[in-house]
Amino acid sequence: SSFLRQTYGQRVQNHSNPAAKQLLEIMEKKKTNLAVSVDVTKSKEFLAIIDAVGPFVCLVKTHVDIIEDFDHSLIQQLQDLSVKHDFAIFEDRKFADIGNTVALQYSSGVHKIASWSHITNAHPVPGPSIISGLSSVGLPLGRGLLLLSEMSTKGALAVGSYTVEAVRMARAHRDFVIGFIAQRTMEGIGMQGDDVVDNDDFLILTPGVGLDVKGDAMGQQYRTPREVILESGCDVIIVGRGIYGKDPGLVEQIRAQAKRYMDAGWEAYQERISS
Ligand code: 5IU
Repeated sequence: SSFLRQTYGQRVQNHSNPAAKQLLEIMEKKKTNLAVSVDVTKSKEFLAIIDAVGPFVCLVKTHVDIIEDFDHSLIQQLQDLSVKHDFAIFEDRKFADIGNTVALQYSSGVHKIASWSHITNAHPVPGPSIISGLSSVGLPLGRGLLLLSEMSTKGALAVGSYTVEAVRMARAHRDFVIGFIAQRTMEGIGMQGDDVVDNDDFLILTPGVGLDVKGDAMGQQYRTPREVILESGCDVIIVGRGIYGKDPGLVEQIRAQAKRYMDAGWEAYQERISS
């Protein structure tokens, strides 16, 4: 698509959603398309990793439900770090229920995700009502939604017509759906002609990124930042254990890995926009 050669900064104007604009502005300003996924279970470790990677990332992806000692002061500290380092927050909640239920899960409960997470995501499996349910809570707060149109795991069922229908669902809710968690662009999944409308500048955020290993023992599959950004046309690389996995206690090592992934992602992007 024509967006592949636009800079992140140029693409700000293609979006009306505040979370999409914020993310693209941060990417342009900090020169990074790296998101770090922080899957750890202790608050102290969670905050230490985020403070260490903060300067190198545009986005921090959380799974707040795995934190064992959660309380609301953790959210305040996460928000303070997001201001200190200038990154957006993405709670990877993967909503998947009927509209009424997801609206409650998003606004309420222990975590009150909508009150602090700029971006969240949902499985398209229930159909468009999941978007209206989440939008009723998130849109007034200026939040953005990503649809899970593909997954990085072996044997994932989100392929073919499922992925194409996810894109169609997103297109019908452009005010709230800012993009996809996916492995490639709309053209990459085989959409052509009328299916790829030129004003549809969806953001593509891609997990399953690693430089040193090809996968894990539980079905995860990794590709390199170059494969993801340059060859597959995605916009953001999401990296977890590749950055903090070796020894989550070693701040210097985490910073060095974050810098390494940031540089690899940015180099692939620069090659893409100048091709
Ligand atoms: N994640 C994936 N693949 C997917 C989707 C989400 O890995 O298709 I959708 C999440 C799971 C984890 C992070 O929180 O992204 C990847 O972590 P690692 O880089 O540690 O594998």
